Amino acid sequence: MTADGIPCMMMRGGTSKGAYFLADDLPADPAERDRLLLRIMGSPDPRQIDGIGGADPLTSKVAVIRASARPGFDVDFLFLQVFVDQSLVSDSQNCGNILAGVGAFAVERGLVRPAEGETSIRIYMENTAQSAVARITTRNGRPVYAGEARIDGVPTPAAPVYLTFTDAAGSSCGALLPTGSAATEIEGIACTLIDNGMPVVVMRAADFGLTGYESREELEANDAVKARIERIRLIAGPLMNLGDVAKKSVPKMTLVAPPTAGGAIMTRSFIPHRVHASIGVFGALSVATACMFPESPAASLASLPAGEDKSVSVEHPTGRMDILLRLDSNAPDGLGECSFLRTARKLFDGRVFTE
Ligand code: NQM
Repeated sequence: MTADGIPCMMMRGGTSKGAYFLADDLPADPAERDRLLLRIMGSPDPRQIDGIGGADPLTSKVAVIRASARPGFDVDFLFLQVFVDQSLVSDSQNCGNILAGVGAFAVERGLVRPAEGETSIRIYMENTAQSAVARITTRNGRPVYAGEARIDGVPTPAAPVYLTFTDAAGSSCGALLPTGSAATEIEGIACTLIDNGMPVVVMRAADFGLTGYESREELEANDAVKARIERIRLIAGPLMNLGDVAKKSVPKMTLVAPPTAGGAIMTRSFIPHRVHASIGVFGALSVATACMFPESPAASLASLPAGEDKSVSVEHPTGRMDILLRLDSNAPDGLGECSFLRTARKLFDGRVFTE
């Protein structure tokens, strides 16, 4: 099967990059599929030299997509994180950046019939059993990639991809606040354990003796802080209903500090062992949500706009991510729908070889 290669499209989705496959082009057995994906990406190897992975967690990602048999959905999307230097493929998290390429891929592969001008694709996210709607530009039966939308962390403008979520809370932990509170102390550090689309532990950078404005490289070189954060993560995992997280890419660990560029909060995110060059989509949503709980260690540092419709700007090492968050007093968790602007681009389409 693999001697002739496997159909594969490489896409940039938001600030990540990944290999997009039709589910039918991969083995149905998850163990066999994961072995193949490790080979395709070139893992385990810190340089991924014998594969198409980019030697960084943000460029070692896979999307598996099929036409949906579920009422109300166009496609099913499974996200897989292929670890760079471990023989590990994990479905324990979702990825809002790779999600940004799913609509265009679905149109490219004929899973969705595009409208003239704009097409909405209803996506079932298999990792978290939740839904998203992606709105993309389509013309003459094809996705349009060129455009003027800019997102921080990507140097070139592109066509906008609007992502909307209505049910992100408790995606993997079963509840927005899995410990029942926005303030949990672990190893003497005040934490908010939260899941609004991504399990995240939010902590004050200052509590680690940091400013929160350090570079990715500085933080990655700080072995003492990394070890302390990992100890907290391993304790937080079971408290968040995630079980033993030693081999999982969740929860993400985000250090927060006061904003410096007019945004709501500054972040540095460990995902979990490398530092994110910016911040994940759902990761940012969880952090923004944490800021709204007065008892969260993030609240006193955050600067939030008033009103029910909040445009929350989460600052990160390469700029900011803007989230539109609607509060809904009728919802049990007080949260309504939220949306993001992302962009995506087809990089190549062809066959990937494993022999
Ligand atoms: O939080 C990286 C990314 C992500 C995940 C990570 C993401 C999200 O930037 O929705 O997008 O946190 O591992 O692609």
